Amino acid sequence: MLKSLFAIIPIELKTKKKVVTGNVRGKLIVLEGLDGSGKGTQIRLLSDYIRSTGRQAYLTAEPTSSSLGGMIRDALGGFVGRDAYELSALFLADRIFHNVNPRNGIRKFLDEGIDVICDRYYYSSFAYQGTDADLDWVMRMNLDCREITAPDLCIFLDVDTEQCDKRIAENRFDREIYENIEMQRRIRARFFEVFARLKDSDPIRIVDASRQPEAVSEDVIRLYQELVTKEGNDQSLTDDYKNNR
Ligand code: ATM
Repeated sequence: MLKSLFAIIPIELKTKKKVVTGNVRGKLIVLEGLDGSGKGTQIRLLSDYIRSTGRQAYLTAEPTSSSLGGMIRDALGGFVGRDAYELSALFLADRIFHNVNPRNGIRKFLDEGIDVICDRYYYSSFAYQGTDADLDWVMRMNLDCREITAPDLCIFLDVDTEQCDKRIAENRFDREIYENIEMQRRIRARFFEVFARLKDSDPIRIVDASRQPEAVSEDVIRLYQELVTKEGNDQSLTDDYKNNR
C-alpha cells in the first residue's frame, strides 16, 4: 500500500528551504564582499568555467533591476532618504521577487537545472542594514521567509578595507551612502560576526581576494567543484585563511 502511494505522489523532499524534485536541481552560488572586492571579475570567471563543463549558468544580482530595485538604488545613491528598517524591508521584498518571479526568478532557473550565480544576497542585508537596523530582526525576516531560497554556497571575497577604498577611488566618480572607509570597516566586521553566527548552518567560505584575480579564481572554482562533486564538506580553505588572518 505504502509502495503504491509513493508511485503516485511526486517525491518532494523538503530540507530547510530547498525543494529537491526528481530533476537535478541547479546550484545557487552567492558571491559576497565589500565594494571593490572583485566580485564582478570572479563571477565572470566562474560562469566561464561552469559553461566550459557543459552546465548552464545564469548570472544575476541584488538589488535587482525591478522597480523595487530602482527604489533601492535611489536610496543607495542618496537621492531619497530611507530609514535602515525601510531599506531592509525593500531589500526583502526585492529578494522575494527575485526568487519567485516566473519569468527570470532564481527558483525557475534552479528548477530547470541551471546554476544561478548571484552578486550579493541576504548576507549583504545582514552586514549593511544590520549595522543600523536590529540585526536579529533583519536575519529572522530573511532566514524565516520560505520564498527565499537558501544558497548552496556563499563565497565571501575578503579584501581589507583600505584596498577596497583604493579600488573604489580608482573606478568611480561618485560614492553611494555606504562607500566610505569607516562604514566599510564596520560592515566588514559585521560580515564576520554574521558568518560566525551562521557557521553551523550556512555553507559560507571565505577566500582571500587580495591576490591576483587568477589565484582567487582558482579557489572560487575549487569551491564550486567541491560543491558539485559533493565533496564540499571540507572547511580547510576557510579555516586556513581564518587562522592566518
Ligand atoms: P553593488 O552593485 O556595487 O554590489 O552595490 C550594491 C549595494 O547594495 C552595495 N552598497 N554598497 N556600498 C551593498 C548594498 N546592499 C545592501 O545594502 N543590502 C543588500 O541586501 C544588498 C543585496 C545590497
